[in-house]
Amino acid sequence: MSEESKSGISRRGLLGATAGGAALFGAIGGRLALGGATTGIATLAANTAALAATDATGAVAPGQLDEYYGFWSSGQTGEMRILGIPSMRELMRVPVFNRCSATGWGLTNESKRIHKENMSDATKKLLAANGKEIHDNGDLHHVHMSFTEGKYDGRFLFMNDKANTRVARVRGDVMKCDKILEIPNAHAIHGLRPQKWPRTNYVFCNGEDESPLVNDGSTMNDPTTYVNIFTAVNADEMTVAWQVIVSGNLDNTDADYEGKWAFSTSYNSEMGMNLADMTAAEMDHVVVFNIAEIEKGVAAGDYQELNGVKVLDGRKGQNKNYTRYIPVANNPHGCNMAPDKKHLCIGGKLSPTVTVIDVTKLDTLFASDADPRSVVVAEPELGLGPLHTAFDGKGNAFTSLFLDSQVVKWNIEDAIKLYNGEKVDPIKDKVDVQYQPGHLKTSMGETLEADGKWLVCLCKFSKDRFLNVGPLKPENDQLIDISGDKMVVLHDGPNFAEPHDAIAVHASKLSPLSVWNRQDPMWAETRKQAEADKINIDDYMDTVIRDGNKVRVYMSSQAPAFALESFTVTEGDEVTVIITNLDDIDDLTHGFTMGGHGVAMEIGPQATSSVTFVAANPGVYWYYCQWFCHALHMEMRGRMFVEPKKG
Ligand code: RUQ
Ligand code: CUA
Ligand code: CA
Repeated sequence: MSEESKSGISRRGLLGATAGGAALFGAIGGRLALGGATTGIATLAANTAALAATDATGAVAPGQLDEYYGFWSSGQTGEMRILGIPSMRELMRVPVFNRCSATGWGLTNESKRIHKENMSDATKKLLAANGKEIHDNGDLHHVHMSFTEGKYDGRFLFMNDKANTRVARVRGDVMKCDKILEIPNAHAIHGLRPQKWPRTNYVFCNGEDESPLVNDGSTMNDPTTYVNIFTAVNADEMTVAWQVIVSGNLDNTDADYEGKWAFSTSYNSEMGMNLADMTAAEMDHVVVFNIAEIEKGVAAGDYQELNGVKVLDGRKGQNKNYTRYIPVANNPHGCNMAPDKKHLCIGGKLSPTVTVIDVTKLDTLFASDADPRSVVVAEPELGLGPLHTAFDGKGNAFTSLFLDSQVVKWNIEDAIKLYNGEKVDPIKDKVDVQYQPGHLKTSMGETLEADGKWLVCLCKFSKDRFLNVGPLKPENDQLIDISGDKMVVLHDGPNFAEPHDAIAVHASKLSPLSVWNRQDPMWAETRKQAEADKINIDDYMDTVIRDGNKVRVYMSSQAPAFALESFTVTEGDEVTVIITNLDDIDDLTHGFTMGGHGVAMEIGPQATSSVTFVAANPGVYWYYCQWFCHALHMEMRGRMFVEPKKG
């Protein structure tokens, strides 16, 4: 470990204990006094000018729309969020791996079907043993949009669940999750990226946690049997296309702009089982996956089939052309492909450097046994704790410095010149952020249309930036204007647990529906059941079907009334309530909450939703619409009579 990284860790320790460090606390107070600028009067003056041009905080006036959609992960909350950029206003939360009391996600039959559709038998067994049907939690780190020819195409957003090894997809037309896929064989999907070229046929997913390939307890005390798995998901079908066993573990991933490669960082090439062992080596590596060679291997049958998936061996020493391992400084983290189509930037984390790999040199590397380091074209020293890098499309890169609590702007070509011995300083600017940034995102920066206007820096700590809300603090997602030579921090954006990553997508890339299409596949299963019951769910409905101890209550809703003002079931019945919202007006969502039964759901305009519960206790129970829909919304309610069981 280098001297710099040692001092970095001690500085991190200091920053983590501000209350105890009086001197440091003073320093942070100084930052606050300058409104986020610590680099002196010149920066402050520049700030003031930018503020005037952009409005005080990058705010968008009431009634005005943002120029970009920001899609945020939410970490351990398990949902996807939509913010407007540059206003940083939160527009929507889209439940995915979590449950949602407002929309009924995880409660409705439609959402449970999506949860269960691709669930393994092992998970079903585990959940049943714990008295559950579906998982309650997720850990959603990365959200990325589907691409066509290196540009966002608005079709889908893909995201990972590290906690329960899943990948989900959200539809760009309705902003609802339509697929959740449990990934077999791998453990803890962390890094996730869609293929950029020619389109998103694959979503690449990194398994972070090492485990025996056949994880049945027979070799669990022998870490030499542990492996990590790289997964390519078929993005259209949401099935696993293939997997590759790698050496070391996998952290972050990205893909190139020619559809040839995927890349993953590995911080545990040591295959250590504890912190000391995971950080023991001088170097770790970046794995390069050769997509065409892997596809050839699949076609040639060079795989083992495990849990229904084709698994290829891409470990070191297999003499296969599936992978190459490029040594980089120990414990790298971020993996970001520049929109110049050429340069891949690897965040050093423990090393103060970013390693720049020229991906046009990879063909030669795969065709020969050249030194894998020959593809490295720059390694600028940028500051302490470099994690992730974003791009402005003008040749500049922006790297988050976790330990320095800064964003550094640097020029890629200048970094290459420096590496080649020329006397140039690639660093163009540094700005303080508050505090400890992880990911950072530029507007359209992970596409060929990077426009260099905005940068959002996702800080992991916020400490003294906001009113104290107790020991648990919000994160701080800061908006930075990168249109000029100097970066200018414009806005503090408190955010709940715990966004890791975000993307900024120009609003022109999306045109979500305001009213559902009645034929939407979301309720196709419900429609089938209704057809069997001879009910037309597209029309007015007020019918109760009894089927043994199963009761299906079909009712439409139209502001401000449900078609049924009451219905009757018997104690112990399994009741399914199926509602179609016949209103077809923008923003006219109804809800259905059954009082005292733990049941609530959203029914959007022209949507159908259904929910099933057991009416266990006799009595009268009011159901009501919980989404404000009309002046008489409070009156939009009715009674369920649960008759005592006879005899
Ligand atoms: S990781 S702080 Cu989950 Cu994206 Cu980098
Ligand atoms: Cu319908 Cu409120
Ligand atoms: Ca390591």
